[in-house]
Amino acid sequence: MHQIAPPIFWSFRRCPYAMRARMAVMASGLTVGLREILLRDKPAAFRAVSSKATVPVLELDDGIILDESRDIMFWALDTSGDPAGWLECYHRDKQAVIAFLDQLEGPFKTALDKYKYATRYRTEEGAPIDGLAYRAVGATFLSDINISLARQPFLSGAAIGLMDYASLPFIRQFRIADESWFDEQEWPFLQAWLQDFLTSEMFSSVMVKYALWQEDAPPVLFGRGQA
Ligand SMILES: N[C@@H](CCC(=O)N[C@@H](CS)C(=O)NCC(=O)O)C(=O)O
Repeated sequence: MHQIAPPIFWSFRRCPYAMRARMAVMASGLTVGLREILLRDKPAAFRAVSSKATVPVLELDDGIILDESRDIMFWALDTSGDPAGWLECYHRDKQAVIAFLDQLEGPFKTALDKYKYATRYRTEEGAPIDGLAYRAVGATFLSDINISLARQPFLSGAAIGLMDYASLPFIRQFRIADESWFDEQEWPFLQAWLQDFLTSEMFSSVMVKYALWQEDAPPVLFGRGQA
């Protein structure tokens, strides 16, 4: 029997965008062929697929290339019929979900990078940037999340879903920049929600370490029942 090869998923374990896309694949029950790469040593075969050369990238067997983690999440959930109900929040209020994702990937991610990697940036005048000012910008977003979580158990509503999984890897990164400062903030709902995620099976299932992809190695199947 002719076996269709699973879609190819280019990944980097510690990338938050790749993490959330891997979680959507896991929740969808689909299987992909995972190719773990190093961002400082990208294989030519990876660069050839997407000129953006960012992870994650998904190559479908009809030649379609998805090189945005948001698109990969929606692809996995739509293709599988969303067995875990991640899209319930989206069906309820598309605009609110899109506005949240835009805010997360735009201003919050910028603030996260400039806080965490402040020494890599300069102002237009060439002066060092104030990383703590960016921490304060990110903190307003986190404080709003804490308020939402005071009202309902998850950002997505009564059950965990897209808004939670799409954002948690970035919030984890924000915490890692200064764990004691983060843990001292008055964000009890946010802190508990993040802690539950960090100790969840979902998170550990997508943080398994894989050997780096090599041209002639057999495919590494990733997805429910494969990890
Ligand atoms: N908008 C993209 C962003 C992906 C992205 O920036 N990934 C980072 C790693 S976390 C990357 O590949 N950077 C390229 C590099 O470091 O060379 C998405 O959502 O997939």
